[in-house]
Amino acid sequence: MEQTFIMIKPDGVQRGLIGEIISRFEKKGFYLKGLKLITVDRPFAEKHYADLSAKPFFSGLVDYIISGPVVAMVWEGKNVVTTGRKIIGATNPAQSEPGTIRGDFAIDIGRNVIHGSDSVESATKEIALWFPEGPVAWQNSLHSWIYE
Ligand code: RTP
Repeated sequence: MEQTFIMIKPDGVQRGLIGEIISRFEKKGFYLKGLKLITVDRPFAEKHYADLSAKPFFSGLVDYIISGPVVAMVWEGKNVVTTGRKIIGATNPAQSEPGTIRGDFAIDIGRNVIHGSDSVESATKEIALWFPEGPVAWQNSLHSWIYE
């Protein structure tokens, strides 16, 4: 089944939003298949955001991501990449709808609380980068109550 990489950024951790964010993904019915609290160094953050290296905000973005621990997660479920992005909301919180994570908890694009893979291809790359040991293999016992 499809998997995505979700990261609670340092501002989300510092503001005590870990439980709230995990709860939203859990209550939707997605399965948590990887979870770690980790502080990454500059080369690692630059690798994660390599596609944005030419952007003017790149160095500020890297400074932000390495400024404290982040929560790295793998979530699994049908259409989890696209639905995960909807749960997160638009990149700029000024445009994120209320009811989304960024719409409810963020104001500034440079402090937007959470990251989610933007495609299945990015998810595969990001999961390999953050979880070289691989996700955890387990089967949720409620599976048939969530899927037809
Ligand atoms: P993310 O990767 O964090 O889920 O965000 P995204 O796909 O929605 O947005 P992307 O364009 O990939 O940008 C990655 C992160 O860079 C920061 N950003 N700052 N100052 C700016 O104009 C600006 N634009 C983007 C945001 O933290 C964004 O989430």
